[in-house]
Amino acid sequence: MTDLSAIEKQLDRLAIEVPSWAYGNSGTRFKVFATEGTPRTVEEKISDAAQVNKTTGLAPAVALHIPWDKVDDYAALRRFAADAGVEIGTVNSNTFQADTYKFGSLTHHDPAVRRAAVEHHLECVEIMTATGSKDLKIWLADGTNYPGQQDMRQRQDALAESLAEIYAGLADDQRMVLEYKFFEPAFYHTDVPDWGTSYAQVAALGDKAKVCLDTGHHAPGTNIEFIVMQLLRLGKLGSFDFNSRFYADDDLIVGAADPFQLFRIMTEVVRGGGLDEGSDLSLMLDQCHNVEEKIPGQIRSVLNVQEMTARALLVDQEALAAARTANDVLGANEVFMDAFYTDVRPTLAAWRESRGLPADPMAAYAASGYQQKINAERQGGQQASWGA
Ligand code: PSV
Ligand code: MN
Ligand code: MN
Repeated sequence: MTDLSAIEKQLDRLAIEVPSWAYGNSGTRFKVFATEGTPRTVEEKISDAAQVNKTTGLAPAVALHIPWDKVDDYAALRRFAADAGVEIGTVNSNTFQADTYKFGSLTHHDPAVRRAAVEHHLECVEIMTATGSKDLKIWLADGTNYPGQQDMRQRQDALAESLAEIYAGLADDQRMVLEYKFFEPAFYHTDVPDWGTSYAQVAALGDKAKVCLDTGHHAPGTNIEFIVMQLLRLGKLGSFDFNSRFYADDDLIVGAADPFQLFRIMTEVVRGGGLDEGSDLSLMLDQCHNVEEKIPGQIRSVLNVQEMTARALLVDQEALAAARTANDVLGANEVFMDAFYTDVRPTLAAWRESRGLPADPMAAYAASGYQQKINAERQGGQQASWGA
């Protein structure tokens, strides 16, 4: 078995936030398949998310999406989550499903539309305060489909103004993360298409604004770990939305499509201090489970992150530094690959048991009877997102 003693502290600190929307029914524009046991309320989504933490010890927080997860009493929701053993994590805004925002939200040329979008975000900040959430995540569908359709420059200026208003509403211990995505639903231009644009916008705001990197939001072949390195170097990587992509924004299980890429990303996270004590880098899943079971899908996902993190922490840094200094190209690559090829699964099973967790979280969940219970109890579960 691999010796984990040198990396135990960092492994213990690993926490991966799960999204409330992963537990609802989701699909493609072709079909949304109903799944047995699907949550009917936010509370049921939180209960399901709590199973992921119970079996893995890795997922202590649940992200909300507003208005999908709107409730009357957020303080009560916070207590409900605490009783279930989890916290409320990132609050995600939504300006992509209302008719008002057909031609843009925070970037719109009409001040009235921008006002509505800013107010929505300020409401999200209030929800953060009531739930104890520390992060506001902004992903915008804003963009255009045809050259000439709108003034891209005006929209960047409007975005800067809108973000500044939202930023001013944050408390000292709250942050905003701005997510980028290169296309979809807009196909000609997107207003926050890349890390550079997100960086330029958040850098103008201050320390409480950072970039959110969604692994699925890049063109094929993009060197994502380079972006991770650069943003950490600049002190501006706020959070990850983890998922896997084969083609575009597939939102599949993280580490499923390309485990090696996840390993490379985690080596840069380690290199950049993202797992050090006091780091404010937040790791999240942003996934949908269209055909597979949702709770086991989430358990598999956090375990994938844990496995690749352990491998990244096991890179022999001394040997790597020596090979690099000697310009030993193949030697350096071998050190790197040795860590990637190390099977940490048996060791992590033992590590879990030593912390009172099940050695095999997937099997423990299957044996727990929770799925049978919710299948019997819940009828008419919710789609992950209304109208989608
Ligand atoms: C849309 O692309 C998206 O998947 C973004 O990644 C957001 O983070 C997510 O929806 C939830 O709003
Ligand atoms: Mn995302
Ligand atoms: Mn996405």
